[in-house]
Amino acid sequence: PAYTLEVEELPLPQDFQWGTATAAYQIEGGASQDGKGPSIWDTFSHLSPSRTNGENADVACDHYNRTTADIKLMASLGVDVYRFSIAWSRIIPMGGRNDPINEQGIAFYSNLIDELLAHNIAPVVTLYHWDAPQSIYDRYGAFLNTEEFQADFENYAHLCFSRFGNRIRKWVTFNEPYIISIFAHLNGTLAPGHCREAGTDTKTEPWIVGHTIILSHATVALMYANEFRESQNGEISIVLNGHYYEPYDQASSQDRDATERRLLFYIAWFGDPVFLGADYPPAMRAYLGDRLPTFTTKQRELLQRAAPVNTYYGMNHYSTKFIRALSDPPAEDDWTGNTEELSINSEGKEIGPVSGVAWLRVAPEGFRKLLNWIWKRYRLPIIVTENGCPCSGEENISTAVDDKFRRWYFGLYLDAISRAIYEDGVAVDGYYAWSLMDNYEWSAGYGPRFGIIHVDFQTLERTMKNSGYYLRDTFIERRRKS
Ligand code: PNW
Repeated sequence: PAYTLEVEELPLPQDFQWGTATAAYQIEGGASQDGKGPSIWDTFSHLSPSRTNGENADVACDHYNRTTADIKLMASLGVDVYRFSIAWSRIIPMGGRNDPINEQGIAFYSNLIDELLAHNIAPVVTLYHWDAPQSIYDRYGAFLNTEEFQADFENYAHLCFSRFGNRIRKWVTFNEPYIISIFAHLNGTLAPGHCREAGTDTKTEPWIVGHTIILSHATVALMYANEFRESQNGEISIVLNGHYYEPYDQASSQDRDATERRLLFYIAWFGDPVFLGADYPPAMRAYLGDRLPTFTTKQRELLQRAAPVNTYYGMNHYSTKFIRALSDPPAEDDWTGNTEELSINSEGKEIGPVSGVAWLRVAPEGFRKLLNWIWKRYRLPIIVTENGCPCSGEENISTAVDDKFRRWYFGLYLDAISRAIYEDGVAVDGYYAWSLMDNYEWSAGYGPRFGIIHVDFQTLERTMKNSGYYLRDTFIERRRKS
């Protein structure tokens, strides 16, 4: 591609925290090692016909058996932070509050945490990155049963705080509730792919899932604040993803309204109840009516008490899209606020150069605008908990390791953060590159490579990419400049 934009290597604050991020199912392997129970992803990745490109993560990067070497390699980059997730079914194989605990699973994460701390890397722990225990899905539909899930998730979180919390300063409850609700329970491209089964209702179920996540987050945040925060001195919040959006046709007021509405349907769906203790955005109620659940008085009280517990906004962000208003009435299972996402606008202009996957285009100005939008609405310091991209032509290791496109993407997105901080006054405290290493990209299998470390999935050999060295150097340089 034409590298039209130029990286300026703009400064970042001296105490800015950088790190890398992963998720358990994408890297660990050891799918049934040491007493781990099956998760919905173990099931989903073995369906036939395959919905995951014929691939599963039984072995993945085999990180479960290569932890020490992986941490060493990560430490060589000078990271401050490592964000990983716990596989719920590794430590409670059947998942439920009356089910047995697996001490071997706990030992794995406990050791991982100790090794990180020994290298001066602060662990940031995600409790849920998409791999619900299969058993709670079989028994009651997992997220589809709000009360059951809330109670089991609280029990699981309590176990994590008790066993690991003395060494953890930053917790994340859920990774990307939007994706869990829509991709896993409406489009069906992610586990459990519920909507594709008989007797499911795509008009209401994704919104029930979202409701469950919001209330489970609030319950656990409050529990942490009441029982653990004082002795463990940590923070807790949630990670929301979302694109930025620009109107397809600037001159169309319908497209401009649709653009703002799309942001509400994507981000404020969760952000308003979680961070403001508020109801769902009025625009969502207007479009969805009683397809959207309502919070009871007691639930509203829970949300209001839990909201101030969140001390940061965890932001996953990858790209920007154009939005066009669709003509009314919306489809009966519409989840978009009756809008359409496009990568080319009414004048034929692309939002940015395409990466190694079609949905991800380089648009750092959109990132800067979204940082501003979030800051204005929620007034919490933002941590970019995921950002990164795959490149094209990565099948071959020599071009994959010389990853100029990814370097360029990182450089531009870090410049956007610098501008947001110094020119716009947005509080951004950290940046975690997605991902530490190439891994199992969910339904896309091992195709797209997001890592700053290359993994050969035949030999499992690791090789540092140039973008990894770039991040090591640019954080030194940018923080020195400030
Ligand atoms: C994130 N979208 O998911 C996940 O947290 C990671 O596990 C995943 O590997 C990474 O992004 C790369 O895909 C997303 O459609 C899934 O914009 C979809 C979108 C964004 C993020």
